[in-house]
Amino acid sequence: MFDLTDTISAISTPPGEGGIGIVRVSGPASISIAKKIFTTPKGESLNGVESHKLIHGYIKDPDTRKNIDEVLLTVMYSPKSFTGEDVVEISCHGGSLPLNKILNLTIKSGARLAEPGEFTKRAFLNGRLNLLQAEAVIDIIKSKSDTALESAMNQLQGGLAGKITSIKSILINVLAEIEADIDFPEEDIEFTPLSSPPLQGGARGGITLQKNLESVLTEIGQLVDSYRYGKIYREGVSVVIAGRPNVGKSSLINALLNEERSIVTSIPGTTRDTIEEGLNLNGLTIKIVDTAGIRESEGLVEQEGIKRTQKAIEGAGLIIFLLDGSEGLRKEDKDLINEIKHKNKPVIIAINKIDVENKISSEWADGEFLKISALKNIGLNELKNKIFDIIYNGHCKTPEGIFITRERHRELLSKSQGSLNKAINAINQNLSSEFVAVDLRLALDSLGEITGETYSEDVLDRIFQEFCIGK
Ligand SMILES: Nc1nc2c(ncn2[C@@H]2O[C@H](COP(=O)(O)OP(=O)(O)OP(=O)(O)O)[C@@H](O)[C@H]2O)c(=O)[nH]1
Ligand SMILES: [Mg+2]
Repeated sequence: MFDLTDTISAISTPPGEGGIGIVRVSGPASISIAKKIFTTPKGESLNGVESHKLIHGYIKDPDTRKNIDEVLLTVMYSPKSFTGEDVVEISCHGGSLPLNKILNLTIKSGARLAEPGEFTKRAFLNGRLNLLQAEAVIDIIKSKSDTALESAMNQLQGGLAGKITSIKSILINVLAEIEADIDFPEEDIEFTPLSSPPLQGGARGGITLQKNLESVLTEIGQLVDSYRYGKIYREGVSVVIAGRPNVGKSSLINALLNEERSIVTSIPGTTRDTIEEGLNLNGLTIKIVDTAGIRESEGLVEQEGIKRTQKAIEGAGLIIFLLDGSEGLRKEDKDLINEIKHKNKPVIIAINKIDVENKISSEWADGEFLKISALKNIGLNELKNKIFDIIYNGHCKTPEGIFITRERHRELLSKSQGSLNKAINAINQNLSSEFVAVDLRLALDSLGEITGETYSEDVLDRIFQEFCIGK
């Protein structure tokens, strides 16, 4: 379904001027194309040239015989290249004219323009990368924070794929036992309902099979849960300060940033738009967001501001809910916090203005909260540490520290969870082994789709359309 017989070419460096620009060519005709457009000062041939070695020379237009640019060219032979195909990389001067002229020459000589992500897609189709690694490549390119980069690197190095493979190998063993039972029913496997006591010797494997399935189910469940944090890692964490007007949200963002970024006044309803700033917390980059205070409002501008607050809360990885200790707890505070708790996101409740007074009793809020003063800089280190702890030591990684980062992974894991639950039910209901086997195969298929052992064209299109041209 994919044509890997043609040769693709693209500019792999970003547009604009730079010291170096790279044109990359991949496919069976790469080297013959290079031969047509490249010469060394002494006119040596590219025949039998060493792989992965820089060769100095010129790109020339075969029609006009004019040199276009002075370049370094590298040949990387199949299969030891990024795509697994013969690849030629031409490092030229990084201006759009030399780059485009060289690109056009490769195309005139037999290549076609690569689609976005097509090099990486070929790497996947040629078995150089699994699908998780291909996704990690795009995540590395797009990463905006240390944590995003770290998590993408971990995925590229096979952290998640290894975990999926180990889960799969347990399932494959279980399936093999069950299929043996289908093929040789006289060696009956006894499935025992989960609640019954362990078998005393005799019957082979029934309990172990169930135990294995149960433990796999737990591990998959942990991976599914890890998405909450994985998403935050990949996309960067947005920490949103919310609360009713005048509680000190803007004062808090200013104190955290150590600058007068957001306007502070004693008039409720001062902040009208969300304000976002990057904040470095012990090496962890977060996006901290000040919002318009939420209240019933007649004012159009304020209503629009409150809409934006709601949107920021939707996108938040963590919410700091701020109260005004000097005023005490109001009904609006309670309504707001109830609303926010429904979002099912981590929330830190902080009581501000404790330099004046704290009228909010500690029995309230069924949980701990911090006492701070944005104005007098009290308790802000504790607040920062708390933010860091929640995000960095995210409660939702697997015990090995692995987590999933994409909705695609979560969907497929949930699907395999569903199939496994069916398999366990079939065992509990003493249904025939065939039923169990069908569900196990479905669970394995879903897991296989995560790493790309099985895939559809749609899924690949969706993944690779996120890429830039030249990667
Ligand atoms: N005493 C005291 N006053 C504070 C503290 N934090 C903020 N304030 C004051 O509370 C008032 C409101 O502060 P803002 O930071 O503008 O409050 P806000 O929550 O952003 O308000 P809106 O933008 O209207 O939603 C200002 O007069 C601040 O100086 C604090 O810790 N202690
Ligand atoms: Mg404000």
